[in-house]
Amino acid sequence: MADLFDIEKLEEKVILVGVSTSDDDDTMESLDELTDLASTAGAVTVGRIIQNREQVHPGTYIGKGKIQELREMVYELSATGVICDDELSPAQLRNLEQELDIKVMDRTLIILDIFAARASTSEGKIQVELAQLKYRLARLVGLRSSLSRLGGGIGTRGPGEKKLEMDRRLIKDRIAQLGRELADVKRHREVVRMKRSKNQTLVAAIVGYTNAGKSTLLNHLTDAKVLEEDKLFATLDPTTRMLALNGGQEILLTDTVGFIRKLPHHLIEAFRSTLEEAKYADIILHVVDASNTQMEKQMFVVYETLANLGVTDKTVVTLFNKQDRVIEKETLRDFKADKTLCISAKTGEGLEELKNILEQILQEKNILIERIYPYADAGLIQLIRKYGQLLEEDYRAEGIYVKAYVPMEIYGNVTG
Ligand SMILES: Nc1nc2c(ncn2[C@@H]2O[C@H](COP(=O)(O)OP(=O)(O)OP(=O)(O)O)[C@@H](O)[C@H]2O)c(=O)[nH]1
Ligand SMILES: [Mg+2]
Repeated sequence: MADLFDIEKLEEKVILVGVSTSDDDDTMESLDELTDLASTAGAVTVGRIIQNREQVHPGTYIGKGKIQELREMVYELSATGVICDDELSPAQLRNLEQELDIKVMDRTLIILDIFAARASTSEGKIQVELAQLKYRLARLVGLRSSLSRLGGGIGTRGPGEKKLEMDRRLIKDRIAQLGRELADVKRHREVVRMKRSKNQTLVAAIVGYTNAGKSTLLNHLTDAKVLEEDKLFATLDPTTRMLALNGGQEILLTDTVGFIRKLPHHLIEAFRSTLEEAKYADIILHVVDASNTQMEKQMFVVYETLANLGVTDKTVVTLFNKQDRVIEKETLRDFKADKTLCISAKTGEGLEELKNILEQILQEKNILIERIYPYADAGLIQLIRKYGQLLEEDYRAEGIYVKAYVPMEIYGNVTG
Protein backbone atom coordinates (compact mmCIF):
# COMPACT_ATOMS: atom_id res chain seq x y z
CA MET A 1 0.00 0.00 0.00
CA ALA A 2 2.87 2.33 0.71
CA ASP A 3 3.30 3.11 -2.94
CA LEU A 4 -0.37 3.94 -3.43
CA PHE A 5 -0.85 6.28 -0.51
CA ASP A 6 1.01 9.01 1.31
CA ILE A 7 1.48 7.83 4.84
CA GLU A 8 2.33 10.05 7.76
CA LYS A 9 3.35 8.70 11.14
CA LEU A 10 1.25 9.84 14.09
CA GLU A 11 1.35 8.89 17.73
CA GLU A 12 -2.03 7.31 18.18
CA LYS A 13 -4.17 7.53 21.31
CA VAL A 14 -7.40 5.66 20.91
CA ILE A 15 -10.73 5.16 22.61
CA LEU A 16 -12.37 1.78 22.16
CA VAL A 17 -16.09 1.59 21.49
CA GLY A 18 -18.23 -1.50 21.92
CA VAL A 19 -21.91 -2.33 21.75
CA SER A 20 -23.34 -4.86 24.18
CA THR A 21 -26.55 -6.45 22.98
CA SER A 22 -27.22 -8.57 26.04
CA ASP A 23 -26.10 -8.75 29.65
CA ASP A 24 -24.25 -12.00 29.26
CA ASP A 25 -22.39 -11.35 26.05
CA ASP A 26 -18.61 -10.98 25.93
CA THR A 27 -18.25 -7.30 25.08
CA MET A 28 -15.88 -6.64 27.98
CA GLU A 29 -13.55 -9.50 27.06
CA SER A 30 -13.76 -8.57 23.41
CA LEU A 31 -12.67 -5.01 24.30
CA ASP A 32 -9.80 -6.39 26.41
CA GLU A 33 -8.71 -8.25 23.34
CA LEU A 34 -9.16 -5.14 21.19
CA THR A 35 -6.81 -3.31 23.61
CA ASP A 36 -4.18 -5.98 22.88
CA LEU A 37 -4.84 -5.74 19.17
CA ALA A 38 -4.52 -1.95 19.26
CA SER A 39 -1.27 -2.13 21.18
CA THR A 40 0.10 -4.76 18.81
CA ALA A 41 -0.75 -2.34 16.00
CA GLY A 42 1.07 0.44 17.83
CA ALA A 43 -1.70 2.46 19.49
CA VAL A 44 -2.23 3.33 23.13
CA THR A 45 -5.71 2.82 24.50
CA VAL A 46 -6.71 5.78 26.65
CA GLY A 47 -10.36 4.96 27.26
CA ARG A 48 -13.29 2.74 26.46
CA ILE A 49 -17.00 3.17 26.13
CA ILE A 50 -19.71 0.54 25.97
CA GLN A 51 -23.24 1.13 24.84
CA ASN A 52 -26.05 -1.22 25.79
CA ARG A 53 -28.42 -1.46 22.86
CA GLU A 54 -30.66 -4.13 21.45
CA GLN A 55 -28.60 -3.94 18.30
CA VAL A 56 -25.85 -1.91 16.72
CA HIS A 57 -27.16 1.44 15.39
CA PRO A 58 -27.45 0.92 11.63
CA GLY A 59 -26.40 4.47 10.75
CA THR A 60 -23.83 5.43 13.36
CA TYR A 61 -22.95 2.19 15.24
CA ILE A 62 -23.82 3.85 18.58
CA GLY A 63 -26.78 6.13 19.39
CA LYS A 64 -26.88 9.92 19.54
CA GLY A 65 -26.43 10.27 23.31
CA LYS A 66 -23.42 7.97 23.30
CA ILE A 67 -21.86 9.86 20.41
CA GLN A 68 -22.07 13.05 22.51
CA GLU A 69 -20.48 11.26 25.45
CA LEU A 70 -17.74 9.91 23.18
CA ARG A 71 -17.11 13.35 21.72
CA GLU A 72 -16.49 14.74 25.19
CA MET A 73 -14.27 11.84 26.08
CA VAL A 74 -12.18 12.34 22.93
CA TYR A 75 -11.69 15.96 23.94
CA GLU A 76 -10.86 15.28 27.58
CA LEU A 77 -8.40 12.47 26.85
CA SER A 78 -6.93 14.15 23.76
CA ALA A 79 -7.60 11.01 21.79
CA THR A 80 -6.50 10.90 18.16
CA GLY A 81 -8.86 8.16 17.06
CA VAL A 82 -11.59 5.73 18.03
CA ILE A 83 -11.77 2.03 17.30
CA CYS A 84 -15.13 0.28 17.11
CA ASP A 85 -15.19 -3.36 18.13
CA ASP A 86 -17.22 -4.54 15.12
CA GLU A 87 -16.69 -4.10 11.42
CA LEU A 88 -18.43 -0.86 10.43
CA SER A 89 -20.42 -0.50 7.26
CA PRO A 90 -19.18 2.23 4.90
CA ALA A 91 -22.12 4.41 5.97
CA GLN A 92 -21.49 3.91 9.68
CA LEU A 93 -17.85 4.81 9.21
CA ARG A 94 -18.66 7.96 7.25
CA ASN A 95 -21.39 9.13 9.60
CA LEU A 96 -19.41 8.51 12.73
CA GLU A 97 -16.40 10.34 11.34
CA GLN A 98 -18.57 13.31 10.47
CA GLU A 99 -20.17 13.34 13.91
CA LEU A 100 -16.89 13.03 15.79
CA ASP A 101 -14.52 14.82 13.43
CA ILE A 102 -11.80 12.34 14.31
CA LYS A 103 -10.33 9.23 12.73
CA VAL A 104 -12.68 6.27 13.10
CA MET A 105 -11.35 2.76 12.74
CA ASP A 106 -12.81 -0.68 13.34
CA ARG A 107 -11.63 -4.05 14.57
CA THR A 108 -11.22 -5.32 11.03
CA LEU A 109 -8.93 -2.47 10.03
CA ILE A 110 -6.72 -3.07 13.06
CA ILE A 111 -6.41 -6.78 12.37
CA LEU A 112 -5.62 -5.98 8.75
CA ASP A 113 -2.91 -3.55 9.93
CA ILE A 114 -1.35 -6.23 12.11
CA PHE A 115 -1.48 -8.81 9.37
CA ALA A 116 0.10 -6.32 6.97
CA ALA A 117 2.99 -5.69 9.35
CA ARG A 118 3.48 -9.42 9.96
CA ALA A 119 3.25 -10.97 6.54
CA SER A 120 6.66 -12.09 5.38
CA THR A 121 6.29 -14.53 2.49
CA SER A 122 5.05 -13.41 -0.87
CA GLU A 123 1.86 -15.40 -0.40
CA GLY A 124 1.16 -13.78 2.97
CA LYS A 125 1.81 -10.35 1.54
CA ILE A 126 -0.44 -10.88 -1.44
CA GLN A 127 -3.22 -12.21 0.78
CA VAL A 128 -3.06 -9.27 3.18
CA GLU A 129 -2.88 -6.65 0.48
CA LEU A 130 -5.85 -8.22 -1.25
CA ALA A 131 -7.89 -8.14 1.95
CA GLN A 132 -6.87 -4.53 2.64
CA LEU A 133 -7.75 -3.34 -0.84
CA LYS A 134 -11.15 -4.99 -0.76
CA TYR A 135 -11.86 -3.46 2.62
CA ARG A 136 -10.84 -0.03 1.37
CA LEU A 137 -12.55 -0.25 -1.98
CA ALA A 138 -15.87 -0.95 -0.27
CA ARG A 139 -15.37 2.24 1.73
CA LEU A 140 -14.46 4.52 -1.14
CA VAL A 141 -17.92 4.52 -2.72
CA GLY A 142 -19.55 7.95 -2.79
CA LEU A 143 -17.29 9.43 -0.17
CA ARG A 144 -15.96 12.94 -0.40
CA SER A 145 -16.05 14.97 2.76
CA SER A 146 -14.13 12.63 5.04
CA LEU A 147 -11.82 11.29 2.39
CA SER A 148 -8.75 12.85 3.87
CA ARG A 149 -8.89 10.46 6.78
CA LEU A 150 -10.56 7.49 5.26
CA GLY A 151 -8.92 4.13 5.30
CA GLY A 152 -5.96 5.13 7.40
CA GLY A 153 -4.86 2.58 9.94
CA ILE A 154 -2.94 3.00 13.16
CA GLY A 155 -0.18 5.57 12.87
CA THR A 156 -1.16 6.61 9.40
CA ARG A 157 -3.27 9.27 7.85
CA GLY A 158 -5.56 8.19 5.09
CA PRO A 159 -4.79 8.95 1.47
CA GLY A 160 -5.47 12.41 0.09
CA GLU A 161 -8.67 13.11 -1.82
CA LYS A 162 -7.17 13.67 -5.23
CA LYS A 163 -5.20 10.50 -5.01
CA LEU A 164 -8.25 8.50 -4.05
CA GLU A 165 -10.13 9.26 -7.25
CA MET A 166 -7.28 7.84 -9.22
CA ASP A 167 -6.81 5.08 -6.71
CA ARG A 168 -10.27 3.66 -7.17
CA ARG A 169 -9.36 2.42 -10.61
CA LEU A 170 -5.83 1.52 -9.58
CA ILE A 171 -7.15 -0.50 -6.67
CA LYS A 172 -9.44 -2.49 -8.92
CA ASP A 173 -6.58 -3.24 -11.30
CA ARG A 174 -4.35 -4.19 -8.43
CA ILE A 175 -7.00 -6.48 -6.94
CA ALA A 176 -7.29 -8.27 -10.27
CA GLN A 177 -3.52 -8.61 -10.53
CA LEU A 178 -3.16 -9.88 -6.98
CA GLY A 179 -5.96 -12.35 -7.61
CA ARG A 180 -3.98 -13.81 -10.49
CA GLU A 181 -0.77 -13.96 -8.47
CA LEU A 182 -2.58 -15.69 -5.66
CA ALA A 183 -3.99 -18.24 -8.06
CA ASP A 184 -0.41 -19.04 -9.12
CA VAL A 185 0.71 -19.45 -5.54
CA LYS A 186 -2.28 -21.68 -4.86
CA ARG A 187 -1.42 -23.90 -7.79
CA HIS A 188 2.08 -24.22 -6.42
CA ARG A 189 0.67 -25.13 -3.02
CA GLU A 190 -1.53 -27.79 -4.59
CA VAL A 191 1.53 -29.33 -6.22
CA VAL A 192 3.36 -29.41 -2.90
CA ARG A 193 0.33 -31.00 -1.27
CA MET A 194 0.07 -33.62 -3.97
CA LYS A 195 3.73 -34.49 -3.58
CA ARG A 196 3.22 -34.75 0.12
CA SER A 197 0.28 -37.10 -0.15
CA LYS A 198 2.14 -39.19 -2.71
CA ASN A 199 4.83 -39.61 -0.10
CA GLN A 200 2.15 -40.99 2.20
CA THR A 201 3.40 -39.02 5.14
CA LEU A 202 0.54 -38.03 7.39
CA VAL A 203 0.10 -34.38 8.24
CA ALA A 204 -0.95 -32.85 11.54
CA ALA A 205 -2.04 -29.21 11.50
CA ILE A 206 -1.41 -27.21 14.65
CA VAL A 207 -4.39 -24.90 15.06
CA GLY A 208 -5.65 -22.69 17.85
CA TYR A 209 -6.47 -19.25 19.08
CA THR A 210 -3.80 -16.61 18.51
CA ASN A 211 -1.09 -16.62 21.20
CA ALA A 212 -2.03 -20.14 22.37
CA GLY A 213 1.51 -21.42 21.84
CA LYS A 214 1.32 -23.14 18.46
CA SER A 215 4.70 -21.95 17.20
CA THR A 216 6.34 -22.70 20.53
CA LEU A 217 5.04 -26.26 20.27
CA LEU A 218 6.37 -26.72 16.74
CA ASN A 219 9.72 -25.28 17.77
CA HIS A 220 10.04 -27.48 20.82
CA LEU A 221 9.13 -30.60 18.89
CA THR A 222 11.11 -29.99 15.73
CA ASP A 223 13.59 -27.18 16.23
CA ALA A 224 11.76 -25.22 13.55
CA LYS A 225 12.84 -21.75 14.70
CA VAL A 226 9.46 -20.17 14.01
CA LEU A 227 8.97 -16.75 15.56
CA GLU A 228 7.19 -17.14 18.88
CA GLU A 229 6.09 -13.95 20.56
CA ASP A 230 3.74 -12.77 23.22
CA LYS A 231 1.88 -10.88 20.56
CA LEU A 232 -1.22 -11.49 18.55
CA PHE A 233 -0.75 -13.06 15.14
CA ALA A 234 2.97 -13.72 15.38
CA THR A 235 2.60 -16.36 12.70
CA LEU A 236 0.98 -15.69 9.35
CA ASP A 237 2.74 -18.08 7.08
CA PRO A 238 2.44 -21.78 7.61
CA THR A 239 5.66 -23.63 8.37
CA THR A 240 5.88 -27.38 7.97
CA ARG A 241 8.42 -29.62 9.65
CA MET A 242 9.02 -33.34 9.92
CA LEU A 243 8.73 -34.94 13.32
CA ALA A 244 10.27 -38.35 13.94
CA LEU A 245 8.27 -40.46 16.37
CA ASN A 246 9.72 -42.98 18.76
CA GLY A 247 8.77 -46.00 16.68
CA GLY A 248 10.68 -44.56 13.72
CA GLN A 249 7.64 -43.29 11.86
CA GLU A 250 7.48 -39.71 10.68
CA ILE A 251 4.73 -37.16 10.62
CA LEU A 252 4.55 -33.66 9.12
CA LEU A 253 3.58 -30.84 11.47
CA THR A 254 2.22 -27.57 10.10
CA ASP A 255 2.03 -24.40 12.16
CA THR A 256 -0.87 -22.18 11.10
CA VAL A 257 -2.23 -18.68 11.48
CA GLY A 258 -4.06 -18.10 14.73
CA PHE A 259 -7.80 -17.59 15.04
CA ILE A 260 -9.57 -14.77 16.86
CA ARG A 261 -13.16 -13.84 17.54
CA LYS A 262 -14.69 -11.72 14.75
CA LEU A 263 -11.93 -12.67 12.32
CA PRO A 264 -12.61 -10.30 9.40
CA HIS A 265 -14.29 -12.04 6.51
CA HIS A 266 -11.98 -10.32 4.03
CA LEU A 267 -9.11 -12.04 5.77
CA ILE A 268 -10.79 -15.42 5.90
CA GLU A 269 -11.45 -15.08 2.20
CA ALA A 270 -7.96 -13.90 1.33
CA PHE A 271 -6.26 -16.35 3.68
CA ARG A 272 -8.46 -19.26 2.74
CA SER A 273 -5.65 -21.25 1.18
CA THR A 274 -3.45 -20.70 4.23
CA LEU A 275 -6.23 -21.46 6.66
CA GLU A 276 -7.12 -24.52 4.66
CA GLU A 277 -3.87 -26.18 5.67
CA ALA A 278 -6.05 -27.71 8.34
CA LYS A 279 -8.41 -29.08 5.73
CA TYR A 280 -5.69 -31.15 4.11
CA ALA A 281 -4.34 -32.43 7.38
CA ASP A 282 -5.05 -35.91 8.71
CA ILE A 283 -4.86 -34.87 12.33
CA ILE A 284 -5.72 -31.58 14.07
CA LEU A 285 -3.60 -30.58 17.04
CA HIS A 286 -5.73 -28.01 18.81
CA VAL A 287 -3.53 -25.89 21.09
CA VAL A 288 -5.38 -24.16 23.92
CA ASP A 289 -3.93 -21.58 26.32
CA ALA A 290 -5.14 -23.20 29.55
CA SER A 291 -3.85 -20.25 31.57
CA ASN A 292 -6.22 -17.86 29.82
CA THR A 293 -9.51 -17.05 31.56
CA GLN A 294 -11.11 -16.91 28.11
CA MET A 295 -10.12 -20.48 27.32
CA GLU A 296 -13.67 -21.80 26.79
CA LYS A 297 -14.69 -18.97 24.50
CA GLN A 298 -11.45 -19.30 22.56
CA MET A 299 -12.00 -23.02 22.04
CA PHE A 300 -15.50 -22.24 20.81
CA VAL A 301 -14.15 -19.71 18.30
CA VAL A 302 -11.60 -22.23 17.03
CA TYR A 303 -14.23 -24.90 16.38
CA GLU A 304 -16.54 -22.35 14.81
CA THR A 305 -13.79 -21.15 12.46
CA LEU A 306 -12.81 -24.71 11.57
CA ALA A 307 -16.44 -25.48 10.75
CA ASN A 308 -16.62 -22.36 8.56
CA LEU A 309 -13.59 -23.59 6.68
CA GLY A 310 -15.23 -26.94 6.16
CA VAL A 311 -12.80 -28.77 8.42
CA THR A 312 -14.81 -31.53 10.01
CA ASP A 313 -14.41 -35.23 10.64
CA LYS A 314 -10.75 -35.05 11.57
CA THR A 315 -8.99 -36.74 14.42
CA VAL A 316 -8.64 -33.94 16.97
CA VAL A 317 -6.12 -33.91 19.80
CA THR A 318 -6.66 -30.99 22.15
CA LEU A 319 -3.57 -29.82 24.00
CA PHE A 320 -4.17 -27.79 27.14
CA ASN A 321 -0.98 -25.77 26.94
CA LYS A 322 0.92 -23.49 29.35
CA GLN A 323 0.44 -25.89 32.27
CA ASP A 324 3.50 -24.32 33.89
CA ARG A 325 1.38 -21.20 34.36
CA VAL A 326 -1.77 -22.93 35.54
CA ILE A 327 -1.98 -22.69 39.31
CA GLU A 328 -5.32 -24.25 40.08
CA LYS A 329 -5.31 -27.46 38.15
CA GLU A 330 -8.84 -28.43 37.27
CA THR A 331 -10.14 -31.18 35.09
CA LEU A 332 -10.08 -29.94 31.54
CA ARG A 333 -12.51 -31.34 29.04
CA ASP A 334 -13.12 -31.02 25.36
CA PHE A 335 -15.96 -33.14 24.11
CA LYS A 336 -15.15 -32.32 20.52
CA ALA A 337 -11.69 -33.87 20.78
CA ASP A 338 -10.79 -37.52 20.31
CA LYS A 339 -8.02 -37.14 22.85
CA THR A 340 -6.89 -34.47 25.26
CA LEU A 341 -3.57 -33.88 26.95
CA CYS A 342 -2.06 -31.32 29.32
CA ILE A 343 1.26 -29.94 28.11
CA SER A 344 3.65 -27.07 28.36
CA ALA A 345 5.24 -26.25 25.05
CA LYS A 346 7.73 -24.15 26.94
CA THR A 347 9.01 -26.65 29.52
CA GLY A 348 8.36 -29.71 27.40
CA GLU A 349 5.92 -31.23 29.88
CA GLY A 350 3.69 -33.80 28.20
CA LEU A 351 5.46 -33.71 24.86
CA GLU A 352 6.75 -37.29 25.03
CA GLU A 353 3.21 -38.37 25.76
CA LEU A 354 2.05 -36.33 22.79
CA LYS A 355 4.46 -38.19 20.54
CA ASN A 356 3.09 -41.47 21.85
CA ILE A 357 -0.45 -40.35 21.15
CA LEU A 358 0.52 -39.36 17.61
CA GLU A 359 2.15 -42.72 17.11
CA GLN A 360 -0.94 -44.45 18.36
CA ILE A 361 -3.16 -42.46 15.99
CA LEU A 362 -0.88 -43.28 13.09
CA GLN A 363 -1.14 -46.94 13.98
CA GLU A 364 -4.91 -46.71 14.10
CA LYS A 365 -4.84 -45.20 10.64
CA ASN A 366 -2.55 -47.98 9.49
CA ILE A 367 -3.22 -51.61 8.78
CA LEU A 368 -1.44 -54.49 10.42
CA ILE A 369 0.15 -56.88 7.94
CA GLU A 370 1.93 -60.14 8.61
CA ARG A 371 3.38 -62.13 5.74
CA ILE A 372 6.42 -63.65 4.10
CA TYR A 373 8.03 -61.86 1.17
CA PRO A 374 10.27 -63.58 -1.36
CA TYR A 375 13.85 -62.27 -1.15
CA ALA A 376 13.38 -60.69 -4.59
CA ASP A 377 10.79 -58.31 -3.06
CA ALA A 378 13.14 -56.82 -0.51
CA GLY A 379 12.38 -53.40 -2.04
CA LEU A 380 8.86 -53.61 -0.65
CA ILE A 381 10.26 -53.91 2.84
CA GLN A 382 12.14 -50.68 2.25
CA LEU A 383 8.80 -49.10 1.39
CA ILE A 384 7.26 -50.42 4.60
CA ARG A 385 10.19 -49.23 6.63
CA LYS A 386 9.85 -45.77 5.16
CA TYR A 387 6.12 -45.19 5.37
CA GLY A 388 4.92 -47.71 7.88
CA GLN A 389 6.18 -49.19 11.07
CA LEU A 390 8.16 -52.38 10.91
CA LEU A 391 7.45 -54.42 14.05
CA GLU A 392 9.23 -57.65 13.19
CA GLU A 393 11.49 -58.79 10.43
CA ASP A 394 12.94 -62.29 10.18
CA TYR A 395 15.10 -63.73 7.41
CA ARG A 396 13.88 -67.27 6.91
CA ALA A 397 14.59 -69.98 4.38
CA GLU A 398 11.28 -69.43 2.54
CA GLY A 399 11.60 -65.61 2.51
CA ILE A 400 11.47 -62.55 4.74
CA TYR A 401 8.88 -62.66 7.48
CA VAL A 402 7.40 -59.22 8.15
CA LYS A 403 4.97 -57.90 10.71
CA ALA A 404 4.21 -54.22 10.29
CA TYR A 405 1.71 -51.39 10.29
CA VAL A 406 1.33 -49.83 6.87
CA PRO A 407 -0.69 -46.80 5.79
CA MET A 408 -3.84 -47.50 3.81
CA GLU A 409 -2.34 -45.80 0.77
CA ILE A 410 0.51 -48.26 0.30
CA TYR A 411 -1.35 -51.30 1.59
CA GLY A 412 -2.16 -52.29 -1.99
CA ASN A 413 1.45 -51.88 -3.12
CA VAL A 414 2.97 -54.06 -0.44
CA THR A 415 0.39 -56.81 -0.39
CA GLY A 416 0.11 -57.10 -4.17
N1 LIG B 1 4.45 -20.04 30.27
C1 LIG B 1 4.27 -20.54 29.06
N2 LIG B 1 4.28 -19.73 28.00
C2 LIG B 1 4.10 -20.28 26.78
C3 LIG B 1 3.90 -21.67 26.60
N3 LIG B 1 3.73 -21.90 25.27
C4 LIG B 1 3.83 -20.70 24.67
N4 LIG B 1 4.06 -19.71 25.55
C5 LIG B 1 4.23 -18.28 25.28
O1 LIG B 1 3.05 -17.77 24.72
C6 LIG B 1 3.35 -16.75 23.75
C7 LIG B 1 2.74 -17.09 22.41
O2 LIG B 1 3.37 -18.23 21.89
P1 LIG B 1 3.40 -18.53 20.32
O3 LIG B 1 4.00 -19.87 20.16
O4 LIG B 1 3.96 -17.39 19.57
O5 LIG B 1 1.81 -18.60 20.06
P2 LIG B 1 1.06 -18.88 18.69
O6 LIG B 1 -0.11 -19.75 19.01
O7 LIG B 1 2.01 -19.37 17.65
O8 LIG B 1 0.53 -17.42 18.35
P3 LIG B 1 0.20 -16.74 16.94
O9 LIG B 1 1.22 -17.15 15.94
O10 LIG B 1 0.23 -15.31 17.29
O11 LIG B 1 -1.20 -17.19 16.56
C8 LIG B 1 4.89 -16.67 23.71
O12 LIG B 1 5.29 -15.61 24.54
C9 LIG B 1 5.32 -18.01 24.27
O13 LIG B 1 6.58 -17.94 24.88
C10 LIG B 1 3.90 -22.50 27.76
O14 LIG B 1 3.73 -23.72 27.73
N5 LIG B 1 4.08 -21.88 28.96
MG1 LIG C 1 2.61 -18.58 15.94
